[in-house]
Amino acid sequence: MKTDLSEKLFAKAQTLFPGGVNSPVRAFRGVGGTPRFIARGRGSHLFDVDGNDYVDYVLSWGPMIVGHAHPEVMREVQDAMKEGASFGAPSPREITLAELVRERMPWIEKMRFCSSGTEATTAAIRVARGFTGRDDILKFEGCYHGAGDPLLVKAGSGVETLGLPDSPGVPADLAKHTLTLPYNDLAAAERLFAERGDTLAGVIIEPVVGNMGVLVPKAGYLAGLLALCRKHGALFIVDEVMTGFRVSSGGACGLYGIRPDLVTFGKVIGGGLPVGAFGGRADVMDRVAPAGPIYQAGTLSGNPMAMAAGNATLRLMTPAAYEKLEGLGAKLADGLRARAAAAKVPVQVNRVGSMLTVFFSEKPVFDAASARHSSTKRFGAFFHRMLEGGAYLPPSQFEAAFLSTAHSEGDVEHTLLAAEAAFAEAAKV
Ligand code: HOZ
Repeated sequence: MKTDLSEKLFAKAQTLFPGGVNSPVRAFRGVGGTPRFIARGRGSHLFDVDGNDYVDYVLSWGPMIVGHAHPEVMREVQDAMKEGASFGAPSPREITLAELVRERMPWIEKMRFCSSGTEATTAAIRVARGFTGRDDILKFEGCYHGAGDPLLVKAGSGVETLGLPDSPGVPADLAKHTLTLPYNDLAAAERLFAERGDTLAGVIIEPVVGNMGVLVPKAGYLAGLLALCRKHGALFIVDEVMTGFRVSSGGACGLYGIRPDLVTFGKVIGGGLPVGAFGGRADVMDRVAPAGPIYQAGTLSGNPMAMAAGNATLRLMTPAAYEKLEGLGAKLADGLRARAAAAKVPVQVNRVGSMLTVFFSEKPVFDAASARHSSTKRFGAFFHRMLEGGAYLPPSQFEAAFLSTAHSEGDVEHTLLAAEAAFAEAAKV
């Protein structure tokens, strides 16, 4: 596989950006080798600068749920762009997108658009603290909620991939207010709430974890946490940056029947343009400025082009689209399990809808500790052979792979063919 141009660009990039990238995981440090510089994306495929063609399972880490350069998304963004890129004033597309959100998730009574998932989670924490008058928050090991200070404690994604300690630069006085527990352990949460539930402003969780690889919530776990929050007056914040409008039209809350206090969004809601949002109970959101005193603001919030991409993407996500994603996800997961078994490589394929991870482990993976038990060496060998075979997976054991409605049965079959050789390669490690 030719990679000369990517290598040349990566050498140049290292003189310009820390580690040669503008976000850590894409540097390939979790798997070694040179990151591919992408020239363009079309539908389910990515084409790199050396002309290699891949079936894309990163999809910009989730947002491209209808595939790359979808004609309707492109048209709507171009229409918006012709009218002006940004006004710093209210514009009608904000209303259309907010109505689409509320139609699918009635528990989002009021919302605020911002420009990234990190902005959304940072604001949600501030709102929970401002609303309750309490300082402590609870998060779960391996859950990643963006790169905001209070949430960079025992985080997944790049923090886990690079094996970093909790980030330098986050003041200890701030980090001490972030309590952590293992994911999927309701008894541990019950104990913590019994001790100090009345000091908690909120609990924030990835309902289906994507940032430690995919971890699936045990039956009753999310509802149990919600009940604890209700009992102790803490807000339950569901971080749907990855799962929102992906695992179902109502996101993970819709799928598991949870009615939280606050929800955070990013990725799919912006259709590939930089968008985030947070929203939920009207009495909580009415504490946000200028309705209330809790401050949050952004020059590009509700940006017309981003709203256009979000509107077009959500409109394309019909019930038939979710059915297609479920079918493709099941075919891919079953196919991967069968190929791994044939190569005698023990794996756990965790999947919810169109999000999945192949963990190189013989034991069930359901929290950060069990995810860490996986062989990252085997994952690296598998990843590189998949890349050579034309399947672009996330370059880390601790990330989720995604499918789009642009993926075809043929794409999945091509990927499973590559997986036969890739599992054989992993077996050698
Ligand atoms: N943190 C995102 C993945 N969970 C994005 C990583 C990247 O773009 O490098």
